[in-house]
Order: sequence, then structure tokens, then C-alpha cells
Amino acid sequence: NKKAFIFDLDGVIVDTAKYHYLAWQKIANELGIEFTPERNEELKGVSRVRSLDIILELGKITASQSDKDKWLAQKNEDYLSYLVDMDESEILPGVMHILKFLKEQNQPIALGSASKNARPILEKTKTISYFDAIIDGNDVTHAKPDPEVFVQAAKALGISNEDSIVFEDSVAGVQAANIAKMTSVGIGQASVLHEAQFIFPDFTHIDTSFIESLIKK
Ligand code: B16
Ligand code: MG
Repeated sequence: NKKAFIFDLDGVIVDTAKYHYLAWQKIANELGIEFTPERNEELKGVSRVRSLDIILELGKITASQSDKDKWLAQKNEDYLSYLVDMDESEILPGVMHILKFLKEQNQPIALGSASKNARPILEKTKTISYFDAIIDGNDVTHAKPDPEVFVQAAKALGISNEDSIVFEDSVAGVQAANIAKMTSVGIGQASVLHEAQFIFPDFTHIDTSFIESLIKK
């Protein structure tokens, strides 16, 4: 039995969600917009361009395209500055155990991320070799909750949507998996990710018997 195991990146494999938050918070502060961790949930899994629009809507600000381009560039520069020293220590707890188990079981693994910075992050954390396919923000035209990124990932692995399992920390990503009729596994708070079929606080709560049950399904 082969299943497609599709992993989101930010907030699932690495804790970069906190860096996205800090970089957006800086922009919001400069614009006099109050930006809280709760508000930040709406930005998770969402593209860079859409994230800025959400922040501007929050502050009821209309901006020119050139201003928007400037803030988008500024956000990414700031975000990248947090990644300079990134290494394996930033992989979230329990993730390597599951990636290794999937490899031992010969299960196909893909990345399905909205980020345009996915590849350098996988390289820095030395996780890139685990992935048989990488679909990221550079490959898709429709952002989560559109399922395009996961559908492309399953296709690249040659597995049907119904036989695909998605690990996601964002509401938009869980919705994308559900729309594609994939099995959605939420990583984070049940109160936020209640639409997911399975929810775990983090990968240390996922044991190999759960993965085996998904393989047999
Ligand atoms: P970038 P994921 C998403 O990655 C993040 O959750 C989201 O906060 C970010 O805005 C988006 O990537 C775009 O990232 O600015 O690096 O292109 O969670 O889908 O792996
Ligand atoms: Mg994420």
C-alpha cells in the first residue's frame, strides 16, 4: 500500500510561523495597525500577497501597488534575516521520527507549502532529501484554501487524492485538504483546526501506529 504523505512547511516541519509573524508585525506597527497573534492565524498558509492585503484591510488602509511592493519586499527581507542562522535545531519536535519512519516504510513524501522560501529552508534544515516531490509557492497560481498545491503534490507522487494525507497547521490548509478529499491531519490547537479529520498538538503526539493505520486505510 502506498499513500502520499504531504507536509506543509511553516508551522509543521519548522517553526517559521513565528518569524512570519514578527516580520508582519513590524510592517503593521509601522502602519499603526494593531496586529495580534489571534489575527495572525488568518495569515497562516496564506500567500505573501494575500497576507499583506489582510493586514491592510484590518487597518482599513488602501495603498498603491508601489507601496504594497515595497512592504512585500521589506517583509521578505526581514523574514529572510531570521533564517540566516537556521539549522536542524529548528525542526519541530517529533517530525524527524515520522519522516524517518515513512522512509523506512517506503511511503512517498511531498512538501505542499505556500512559501516561496521553501527550498532554502529544507536545505538549511537538511530535510530536503526526505521529499520525493516539492510543490511550493513558486509552483501554484491558487493559494490555500484552494487545493492546487496538494493536488499537484499528489500528482507528482502518482497517488490519488483519496490516498493522500496532509499535515497542516493552518485553517486554510486543512480546508484545502478537505476540499481535495484528502485525509487532513491538523497540527496545533483543536479549537482552531476543528475542521481537520485528526488533530494533534504536535508530532510528538503522533506515533508510528497511527501512521501505520493511515497506510493500511
Ligand atoms: P513566503 P506554509 C506559508 O507557508 C506560511 O504559513 C504563510 O504565513 C506565508 O505567508 C506563506 O507561506 C508565504 O510564504 O512569504 O515565504 O513566500 O505554511 O504553506 O508552508
Ligand atoms: Mg503552515
